[in-house]
Amino acid sequence: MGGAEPSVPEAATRAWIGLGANLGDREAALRAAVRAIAALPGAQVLRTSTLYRSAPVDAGGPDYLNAVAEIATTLEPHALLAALQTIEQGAGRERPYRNAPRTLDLDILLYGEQRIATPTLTVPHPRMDERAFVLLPLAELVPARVPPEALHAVASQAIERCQGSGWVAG
Ligand code: PH2
Ligand code: MG
Ligand code: MG
Repeated sequence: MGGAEPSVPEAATRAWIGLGANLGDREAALRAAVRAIAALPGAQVLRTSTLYRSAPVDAGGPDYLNAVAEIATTLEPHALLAALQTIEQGAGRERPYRNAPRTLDLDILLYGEQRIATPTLTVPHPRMDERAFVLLPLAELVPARVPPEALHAVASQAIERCQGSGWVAG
């Protein structure tokens, strides 16, 4: 699902979703999440990054698999958030404490050019620029959003790109 930048229907907004998992079959969970997002009324998955394996940042537990999906959506940001949380619940997500290991995490990173600050949603994601596991996959899709200085700032974080780009289709 890589390739050139796809066009977006006029009524839709382009948004980028961060995907993560560090419990259970992580790759299967991310693949199922992409399919669930694609099946949402009002959302279309345009492209996905490759997969990355990353050490937990500000968190414990096993290594994460992370990726970013680029979508076109007619859902308003809070409706999109609610839909993503329903997908997380369906994947068995539990929230015993902050940054606990999880079967699936879906975060709205960017929603068009919008800046959103409400009690339940902050966009752009407030910590995305501190996290290699967001910036590396995002840079595959939107290199202009991730200048070299931004990558340099997270260069010490333990992360590796997994082999193969066909993880969504496979
Ligand atoms: N998510 C967190 C906290 N720390 N670390 C990695 N490597 N990947 C994540 O997705 C992640 C994290 C909170 O959502
Ligand atoms: Mg998160
Ligand atoms: Mg989250």
